[in-house]
Amino acid sequence: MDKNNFSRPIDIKRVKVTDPFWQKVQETVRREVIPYQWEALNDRVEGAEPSFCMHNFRAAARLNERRARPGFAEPQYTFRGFQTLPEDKDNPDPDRFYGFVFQDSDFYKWVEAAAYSLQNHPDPELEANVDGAIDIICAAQHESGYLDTYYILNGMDGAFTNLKDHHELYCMGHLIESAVAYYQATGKDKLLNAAKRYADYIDQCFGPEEGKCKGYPGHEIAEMALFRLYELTHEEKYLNLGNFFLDQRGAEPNYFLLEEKRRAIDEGRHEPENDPSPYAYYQAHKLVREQEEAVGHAVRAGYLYSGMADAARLTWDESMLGACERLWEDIIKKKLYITGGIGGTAVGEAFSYPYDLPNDTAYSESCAAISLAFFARRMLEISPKAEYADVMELAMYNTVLSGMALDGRSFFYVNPLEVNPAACKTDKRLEHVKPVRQKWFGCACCPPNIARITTSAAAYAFTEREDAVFIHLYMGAQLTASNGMKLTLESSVPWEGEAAVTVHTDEPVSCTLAFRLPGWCKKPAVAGPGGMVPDERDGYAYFTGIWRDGDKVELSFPMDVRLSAADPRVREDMGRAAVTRGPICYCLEQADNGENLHLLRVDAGALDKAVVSETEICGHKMRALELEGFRTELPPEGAPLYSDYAPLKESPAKLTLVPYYAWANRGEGEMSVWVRV
Ligand code: FUB
Ligand code: ZN
Repeated sequence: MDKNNFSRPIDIKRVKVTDPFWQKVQETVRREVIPYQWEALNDRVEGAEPSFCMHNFRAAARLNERRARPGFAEPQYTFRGFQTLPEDKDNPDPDRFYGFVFQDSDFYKWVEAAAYSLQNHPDPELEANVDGAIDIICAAQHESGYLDTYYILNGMDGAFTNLKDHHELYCMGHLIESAVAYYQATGKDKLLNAAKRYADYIDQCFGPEEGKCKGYPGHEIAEMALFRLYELTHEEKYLNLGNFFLDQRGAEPNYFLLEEKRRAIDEGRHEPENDPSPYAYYQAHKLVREQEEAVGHAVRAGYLYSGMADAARLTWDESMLGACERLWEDIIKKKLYITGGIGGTAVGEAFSYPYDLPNDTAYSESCAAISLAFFARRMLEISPKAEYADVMELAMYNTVLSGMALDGRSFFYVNPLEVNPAACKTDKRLEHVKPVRQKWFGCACCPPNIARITTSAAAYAFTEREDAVFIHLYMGAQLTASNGMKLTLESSVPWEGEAAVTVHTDEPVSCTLAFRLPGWCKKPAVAGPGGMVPDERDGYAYFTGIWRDGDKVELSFPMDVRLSAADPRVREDMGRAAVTRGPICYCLEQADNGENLHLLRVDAGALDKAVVSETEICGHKMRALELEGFRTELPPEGAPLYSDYAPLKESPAKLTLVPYYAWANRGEGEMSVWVRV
């Protein structure tokens, strides 16, 4: 590991995104998603599943207030389901906890998105709303510093008794992420102090010292959040706690097994076998440094690997980096959808076995693609290699965006690569696949996650170190580097491949500008000022020298329409191709091609006749593709189900493809990413 290569995401306060593509996404999130999510968190969206998120914080705040009164007697605490719903849905008890055990995290993700959005676009009304909500959250905090409404309302004696499945440490992670983001955006530290109090309390309870709990999060994120808190505060205890959680995961005796044994004894059941393999779902089957395969719940995995990459960078830990590289390789070579999604199976929302990437039953949770972008960005911070940025870009432009309707008013949790609405409605195996986006979810992890990554997209596009600025994604922007040099980036990506960076500086500045050469472009061309010649390494062009005002680097990444094939070990994609252009993955939709998309075949020999045209879906300008192909002719209704084999009768057909992220914005219909060749 070469520390000289390390870079950090640019402070988004120093970036103004001017890119038409990303500006539109961020505006949609600012105008539609953030206000809508606030309504959803308060159960005010008609026809949507109630969240109970703010209900729970308010109930906990009220309980704390009562606790402070003389003569207060703790209420009788009773049930503790993973998801608790009111008996009478129209009359929830104002003092009870409802929703999923991790319901608090929805609020934190919302605050985090609001924080990034405020940096991009100051909005006093939104800020006042967040401040008011933070007051409620702080009032809900237990006097010990503990802050998880599930146990505050269901009985604190249960706290930390089910780390495996009850997400107290996960909620702490999201609390920290939001608190740091909000502090950085506004300078206000009320939520940050609450987050520190909770982290300090956890630090008193967990650790290597005798008498402290040896457990770790059942759902990761606390690790990367603690590292973020450490980088803000420079308080070593947060670094140590994050490292403790990583080192403990999978250590013997397996903590989750101990927990299960304890529970079995309490409940008079047989104790489980001494077998750590079931904990692969939580990536707790082995020490993290020994893990080689990406397994288990995909979001958990992505968050864990992100934390591991942070740890590798912060502590220059080669063995940790080695594990990250192996896990990365396993995902990229065997478990990644061409849309940048991960998680092939709905069973456990998890990675499936190698090369099992079904299209119609795919899980590909929006949060999982987000976790992959987190991991990729962190790997880039350690080693600037285009392969990391290529995958990060793939996830961000395709599955992450597909999770949200173009108007920002509905969302996908699951992102399939092939949909037949009639099948989704009748086939139980497809129960998780929705042919249209939903207004909200009882388990609403995805929408606020999409909001937080899209509003902070600039932190994925640009990283920097003292002597260099890295351009990973071609996102139009004006930015000020930490050395004071200003850059204007103009770009036509993702629709065309032209980009230019202009330097603005009063004095000549010596530094490096590093540009990613996208993997999707076969013949990139880069030209620096005054004959500056780039040095090429790992898919980046490095221009090093003295920069003067007006200096310009011009980049051209010709975008071909490409047909991609999967490794033949992927059974479902055999004999099929996916159409891509630049970072965008395309799909066929019924709206353009009629029903029975499986009857279509693309003419691979006529790719040179592909037509790229401007189109608009829901007010969003984009490029559609028209490809030459064929449609299998159907025999008349009632024809025999089986007959002697004969080549299929086909007639010529034009195939229209639209960007995958924009599918399901024109009503319900079939969709397919892979098309027969
Ligand atoms: O468990 C919290 C979140 O809910 C996970 O990240 C998602 O996969 C969903 O299960
Ligand atoms: Zn999710």
